[in-house]
Amino acid sequence: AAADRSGPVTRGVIGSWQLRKEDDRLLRGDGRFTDDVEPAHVLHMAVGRCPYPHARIVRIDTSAAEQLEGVKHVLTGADVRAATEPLGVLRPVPGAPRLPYYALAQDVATHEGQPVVSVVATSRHVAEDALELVDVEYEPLPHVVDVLAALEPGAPVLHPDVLDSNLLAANSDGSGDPEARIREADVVVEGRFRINRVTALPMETRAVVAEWRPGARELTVHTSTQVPHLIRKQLAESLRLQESDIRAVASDVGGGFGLKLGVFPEDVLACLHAMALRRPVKWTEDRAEHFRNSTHARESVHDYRIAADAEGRILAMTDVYATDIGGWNSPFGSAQLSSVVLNGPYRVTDGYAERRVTLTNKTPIGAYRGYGQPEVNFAYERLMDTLARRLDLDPVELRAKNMLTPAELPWKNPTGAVYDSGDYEKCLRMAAEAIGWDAHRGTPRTPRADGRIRGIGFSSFVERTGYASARFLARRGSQFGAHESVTLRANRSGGIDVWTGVSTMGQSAETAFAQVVSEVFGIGYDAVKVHAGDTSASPLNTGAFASRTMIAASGALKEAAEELAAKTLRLAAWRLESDPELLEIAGPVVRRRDDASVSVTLAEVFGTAITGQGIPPGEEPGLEATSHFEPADAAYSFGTAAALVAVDPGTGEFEIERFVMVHDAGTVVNPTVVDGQVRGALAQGFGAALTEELRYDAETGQLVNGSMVDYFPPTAADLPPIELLHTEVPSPVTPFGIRGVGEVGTIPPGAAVANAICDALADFGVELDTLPITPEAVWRALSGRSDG
Ligand code: SMO
Repeated sequence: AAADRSGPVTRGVIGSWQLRKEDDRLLRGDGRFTDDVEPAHVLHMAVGRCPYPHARIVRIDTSAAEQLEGVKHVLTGADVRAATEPLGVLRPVPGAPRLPYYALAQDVATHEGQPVVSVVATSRHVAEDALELVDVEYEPLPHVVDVLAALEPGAPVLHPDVLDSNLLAANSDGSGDPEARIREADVVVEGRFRINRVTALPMETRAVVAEWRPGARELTVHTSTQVPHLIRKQLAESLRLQESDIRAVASDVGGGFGLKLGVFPEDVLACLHAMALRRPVKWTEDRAEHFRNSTHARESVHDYRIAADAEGRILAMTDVYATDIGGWNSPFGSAQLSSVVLNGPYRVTDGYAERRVTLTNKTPIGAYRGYGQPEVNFAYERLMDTLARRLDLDPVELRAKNMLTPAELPWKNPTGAVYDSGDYEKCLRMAAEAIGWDAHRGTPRTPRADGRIRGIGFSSFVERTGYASARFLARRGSQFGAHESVTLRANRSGGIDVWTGVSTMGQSAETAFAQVVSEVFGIGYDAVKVHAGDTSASPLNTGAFASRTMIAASGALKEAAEELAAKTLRLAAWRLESDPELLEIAGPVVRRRDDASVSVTLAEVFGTAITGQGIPPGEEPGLEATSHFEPADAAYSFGTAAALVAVDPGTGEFEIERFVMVHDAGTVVNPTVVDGQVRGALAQGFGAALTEELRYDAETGQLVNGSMVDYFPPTAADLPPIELLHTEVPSPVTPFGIRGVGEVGTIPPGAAVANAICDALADFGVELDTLPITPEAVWRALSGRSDG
């Protein structure tokens, strides 16, 4: 049986299609999400939330709620303050003071939906009924929901005990003398670009099940997270426990997308209740809660400038932007990456990014796929087209002229990012060719028979994937490292078990990990089993975010597999009375390179190691290896997208007829997975570019469209046809040359579509500077109306 499941010889498995390890259980409905965890005697939590954008909590009376039959426990802000520390921030903005963000609001709540009281009862229904009996007296305070208004003098200040304005932190990064270059320039284009507030909207909302065994000092926390080991750290700090008291488990996660990157108030609350009651406590977020108290994303206003000479050579790029983080600094943090990739793929030595991290009375902003990079791409790629028009240059040629060439890389950009390698222009040319730019460029932008005008737009980008070393992170105050860790352990069935702290959230980590082990060790793909997302059964790793999992984990997998293979060969050589150098691992057996008939099964060799019976003198028993690997630096993915749109100049209605995405993820581990990652991120990118926007009413400070009835993520049927093309330039800074791929699709849709519409409507002088791009916005631009 062992031989059967070990499969055939597998060299070449990296880069090949393999059936996804995750699919069998997910397609059979056999996945195990947090809400599937149902311990005996479990109780259910419901959370009461502030209905105002900004309010003082004058008084809370929970007595009637406590009397309700079935209610077991109630917590208020005072209880939480006595029993916990404020939630920590994993990736703080440099220079930002720490805000006292407790799991329940203290004197003042700073956004609609902030948790104020929590109730545990025999059922969720009873707990929610009890919430209605909690009497909270609120004193509404003046609020501010606009990011620029929040920075004005006289705006209501959200955290006056810590800050005297709503500016949490301001910092600037840059090089050269951009202001001098701007003075010398032949042309300067500038614009204010508004990026919409959206949310990641994972199909599985957040959820937590907490169980406390006081005698064992063991708090088991099942929670839907991308970072079990970091959640364990944050929970230990907040609950004043030792990390060793906590086991955090995230088995299947139904989408993370950055949203599930840090501890949330409800995680702490469920634990507190469970510890007080000594009964398991469960909470699953409903969608209305998700819209108001899971994190939002992206909202920012960029004042961007590009200066160039008369030939279109870029002299300087600057970005001054305000990023709206809502009512608290979320426990992951708000250090979005807009400044890191300030200049995209272009050769710029003089430039700076200045960010203003700003508090408003809205739901906290967290990480979301792309994490600042779609935002800045919209600004610089819109302006590249403006610059081309101003200089009467072809937008493709303007981009090509300014793109860093392969010979110039590695290259340090103005904010210190070191672009590793790549051929940016090749992707641009491929996109231009595929979309038919040459045939289109000279045609008049007049309506065809269907009454619509065609336009083509491009967006070129680089994307930081993974990140620099732990040494670099230390300077920024980050609470995590840059490595990824795995444990490999041989088993007596002839297979290899892999343990990882990375949780499995749709990114196909189990599949890709098994491919690397299979390739490096020489064992069948089916003989590798990956166990993910349990802090008690994995080495202490970092986690799945920043498109970093394969960049770092591939190195750990390689090192551990090599160590295991070397020992396997030594043990087999002893057994076969041969020499390790004469042997090879081939699927289910170890055999002589020159005589395949001299062989021993892996099951047999692994068995000798595990029992210690029949191993050479001097060898230790056991066949297990743990590796922690930190890549040399971040790898920068890159590419160009091109959109072909048809616009009705009478109504502003438009259709994306074609969308070409040319992308380089370096060495591809599994082509199907890479395609799926790019398509999935593009879908989220189109949503943010075209239809999604969380809107707040300025007067009431309320989120006006926090439900699936009036918030519009695209369905599969809404997406334009997507044509994917890949180039494959290996990165010199990561094992196997891998670049990250998880987030990249979110970056170009906004700029590519806006540029295509502006190309179609060039004769009307239409410029789009705001996301999302709606037919109404196009119509307003056409009719010169900006009033809302
Ligand atoms: S926004 Mo991502 O999970 O770093």
